[in-house]
This record gives sequence, C-alpha cells and structure tokens, in this order.
Amino acid sequence: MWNEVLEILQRHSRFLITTHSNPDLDALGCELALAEHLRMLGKQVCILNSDPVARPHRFIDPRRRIRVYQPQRHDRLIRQAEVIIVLDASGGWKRVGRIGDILSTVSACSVRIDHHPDPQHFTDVEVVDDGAAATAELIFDLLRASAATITETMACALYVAILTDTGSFRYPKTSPRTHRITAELIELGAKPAELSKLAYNQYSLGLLRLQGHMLDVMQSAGGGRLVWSVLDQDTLRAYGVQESELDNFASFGMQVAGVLVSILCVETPDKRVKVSLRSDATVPVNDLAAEWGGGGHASAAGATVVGELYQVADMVVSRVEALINTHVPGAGTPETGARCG
Ligand SMILES: [Mn+2]
Repeated sequence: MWNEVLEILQRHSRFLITTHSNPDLDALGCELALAEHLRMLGKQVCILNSDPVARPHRFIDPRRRIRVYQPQRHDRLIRQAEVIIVLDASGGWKRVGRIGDILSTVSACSVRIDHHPDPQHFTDVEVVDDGAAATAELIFDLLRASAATITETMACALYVAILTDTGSFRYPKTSPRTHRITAELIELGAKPAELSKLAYNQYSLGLLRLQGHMLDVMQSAGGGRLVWSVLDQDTLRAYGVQESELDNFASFGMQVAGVLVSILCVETPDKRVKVSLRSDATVPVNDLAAEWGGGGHASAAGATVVGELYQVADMVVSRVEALINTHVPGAGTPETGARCG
C-alpha cells in the first residue's frame, strides 16, 4: 500500500505538508509526525495550513513548526516544493482552505493520505483507508513501512491524534489495530494521562460557558432521534469564543439517550453557516455533507452552506429526519417520527 508513497518520499527533497481548514488534532499530529520523519531523512519540509492552530490545540506544536499560509510570503516556497502532501482532508482542494487555491495550480506531485473517502481523487497519488479510525493510524503505518525512527515527540503527536479522532476510543472505527498502535505509541513515550489532560482540559471559562449555552438552546426532533443547536456570531462574540474553538461541540448531543444524529449550525463571520453532523454508525451523514459541498465520514461530517442561520438549520433538520427514516426502520411511524422540539 505504501510503495508508491515511499518512493516519492525517497526521490524528492522539498516537501510541503498541509491539511484541511480549521485543523483538528488528527490533522496537526499527522503533519508534525510526518514532518519530523522527513526532516530526519534530511529533507526540506514545511507545514503550511490555511488556518492557525486553535488555541486549545497549541500544546501539540511546542516548537511552533506549523505555519499559517500568507499569499505573497509563501507563494515562492509553494512553487519550489516538489511534493505536496495533503493529510486528513477530503472534499477536494476546497477542503484545504485558502491555500488549496494555489496548491491546485502547481505542478508538484501531490499525495493525499486520509481516512475519509473522496470521489474527487484530487491528488496524483492517494492512500485512503476509511477503516482507519484516524489518519494518524495511516501515518504510523507509513512510518513503520519506511522503518523510521519514531521519536517521543512523534509518538505523542500521533497518540493525541488517535485519542481525539476516536473520541477517546469510543467511536465506531476504534479497532484492535487502533489499540495496538496506541499501545506501541505508549511504549515509544506517549503518556496517556498527561496527553489526555492537554487534549481535553484546555477550555477557557468562556468556551465552557458557551457549551452550557449551546446545550441550553439544544432542540430535539425526529421523535428524539436527533438533536440540533445553532450558534450565531453575536453569541460567539459575547462569550469571547472563535469558531475554530468549537471543534467537538457537535458531538455533545450524542450523549443524549436515543439520539442517532447531532447537528450543530454555526454562523460564520461572512454570514454562511458551518454545519457539523455527528451520528452513530447507523445513519451515515457524509453523503448529505457531500451534497452541500462538504465531506467527512459516516459518523462525522460537515459542510459550509450559504444562507440564513435558522433557515439552514431548518433545512438540515428536515433532511436529517428524512435520512434517519430511510436508515432506521420504524423511525418514520407516527409514534416515533413526531417532532418534539
Ligand atoms: Mn481525522
């Protein structure tokens, strides 16, 4: 599975690594681990993302290796790169954010490593395994396949990536392989208690209070099989929270008994709506997200939709209700299908 990628890594010397917009810890951990590996091979490597590392995620990059793309400043560096590596991003170059516009035009060889399927196949080479619980599982495989030294910093980055992308080993794709890899990462120096604390206990008081607000305005629909919340820009401002900090907010609704899909709609500064969908595996939500120009996988997907916040939320709720009815027998019958918002 890795032969072609290994050959590309060996043959070239100037690499650019990037990932999806508003990168999560799987994206960032993979970038850092792969960059360190390439650096140890004597390669030139630059991690360049469209968006800055969100405040609660900064612990993963103590050496500040990850840079934010600035058009004029980095365009030369981008043109000089021989290989562009896109990690953890599906949905075409659009999903990569601002930097995707220029990356889609360069002649460098592009490689995508991901655990989300993408019908667009937008890179020259791709290794996609949607059975992997995190892209970090694939990066670990790649490092093992290249007989790389995995340093403690690399082990920590990959551990945090897997820990968070599996919801602390609770999401459906958590597998024996997930646990075997994390066991090895612990042997290589990753400390679970320390890293869990860094990954999860980083809320500002404002962010925790905003979570309280979101739960307060949460509505139930589809006979209790879905919950949904909206957050507008005024609310984010009032709590002093940025949109990029809302990473796992969409999944809180999944804690409600009987809920199959949790929806979060967040108004963006440019008056669009960022829709995040979480589900248990029985209702795959990625096709809906793809229909709206987004992506993701069966149990976690998202898209940015043009429209007014509450109109978009209404539309999303009714589409998800219909989706639940097609996937869950009996969900559409009057007793269970009634709206109880
Ligand atoms: Mn991921």
